[in-house]
Amino acid sequence: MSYVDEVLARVQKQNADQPEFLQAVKEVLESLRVVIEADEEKYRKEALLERLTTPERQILFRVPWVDDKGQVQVNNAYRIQFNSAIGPYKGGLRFHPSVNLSIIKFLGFEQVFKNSLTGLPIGGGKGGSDFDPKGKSDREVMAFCQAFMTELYKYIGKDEDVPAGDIGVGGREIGFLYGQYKKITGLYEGVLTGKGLTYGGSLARTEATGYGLLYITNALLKDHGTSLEGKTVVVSGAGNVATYAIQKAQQLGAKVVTCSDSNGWIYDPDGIDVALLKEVKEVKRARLTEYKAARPSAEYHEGKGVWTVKCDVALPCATQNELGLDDAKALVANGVMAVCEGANMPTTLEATQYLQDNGVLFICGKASNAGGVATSALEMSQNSERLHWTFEEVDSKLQGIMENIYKNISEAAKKYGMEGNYVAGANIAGFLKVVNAMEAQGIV
Ligand code: NDP
Ligand code: 2IT
Repeated sequence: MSYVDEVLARVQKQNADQPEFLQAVKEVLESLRVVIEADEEKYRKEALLERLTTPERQILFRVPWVDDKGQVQVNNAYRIQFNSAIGPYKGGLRFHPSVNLSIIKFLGFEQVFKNSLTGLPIGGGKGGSDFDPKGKSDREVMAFCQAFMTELYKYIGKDEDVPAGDIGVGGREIGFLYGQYKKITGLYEGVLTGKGLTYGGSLARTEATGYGLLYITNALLKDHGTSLEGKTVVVSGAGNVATYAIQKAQQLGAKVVTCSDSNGWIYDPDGIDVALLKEVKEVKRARLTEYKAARPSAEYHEGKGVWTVKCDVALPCATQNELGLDDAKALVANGVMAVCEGANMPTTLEATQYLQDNGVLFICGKASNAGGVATSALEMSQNSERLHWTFEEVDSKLQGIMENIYKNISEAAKKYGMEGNYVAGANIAGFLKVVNAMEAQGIV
């Protein structure tokens, strides 16, 4: 049996109850086959793939906190420190009722390759909790964040592990988490990114994931002789990534006609009104029905449906496995040209294959949503030098990083005989740097 197949079987056996983690590992190892098989005995002897697919450390803890009625609540929490070969662990925290070990491990695993692709010195990690911030008061969210950090602070630090936001963790949560870290440790240090601008945050971090997604999408289209100008774009999600993806797509001359949340979706033939979307989601923390109420020309539909809308470019920006085979078929039937992932692993393996087989340009999240974590690394740099850079400075660095990622993943795909396969290109380019660092540092 080939070494890749041996490791796939081992990972499958050891993590049989973790479908998302298995999906992420399968995608990466299948892409790496060509690299591994060129020097199989060396990698097998080093147990390189076993080390790559096993987190360096997994921290599981409980979070007890008191709700507004005086009732004690208990949540499960996680921090997976996956790989520190190229830098301190770096990756977001997700607060959502669906969070479990499989989801945090898949996110941590993907983060290793994504962070490598940024070209910046950051290792991979991820954390979170099954706490649901929806419907909670600010005091309840604060109580939860303080209790969460009261345990997490033991394992993080500006040179060890630097968490940030993800689903359900935005500026409000990062503020509460940072305050508690400072209170317990007495340290005013860049231990979290995505901080507010008055206490060490970076300009453009809020916008970075969505903007970065559009910078790489634009680079992809340019390389294929076209641009975003005049294109119809379909976006899913209505959170941090979706909002700033929509904004940048519009700035680049595209028309974005959809967005969605977990209840339903909006079709707005005149183009999504970003100011209204921000008011509904960032200020009121309300549902998309309020967007429709304020904008009668838009349609609101319950459930899923954005992928049925005719478009040139589709940008999934909500959550994992939100774009399945039937959705891919609908997109192809409607003539989609490119799909670039804003979310982490939003496209199933079958749907990815179908899109690629049908000539759709496809960039996977670990390349196309890397602008968020890249800008987090720029926030870390600013914290270290105790300086603030201007919006333009950060934004132009972000643009350069995304264009560079596009160049690197295209070249890697070409070099290994898979021109145009940006999934393989991303996995291979991300892997090579991490492996080089792991080998140089010995068996640790
Ligand atoms: P937010 O919490 O700001 O927004 C998530 C959005 O997705 C909401 O509109 C949410 O709707 C919707 N959604 C629909 N179904 C689900 C579901 N089953 N689970 C969770 N959300 C759902 O998160 P972000 O915008 O920050 O993250 C979106 C995606 O982008 C995630 O995959 C995340 O991992 C990824 N990502 C985020 C980065 C960042 O910097 N924030 C960086 C790189 C990737 P509702 O409000 O109804 O739940
Ligand atoms: O998935 C991701 O890359 C993020 N949620 C951002 C991580 C970070 O450390 O900024």
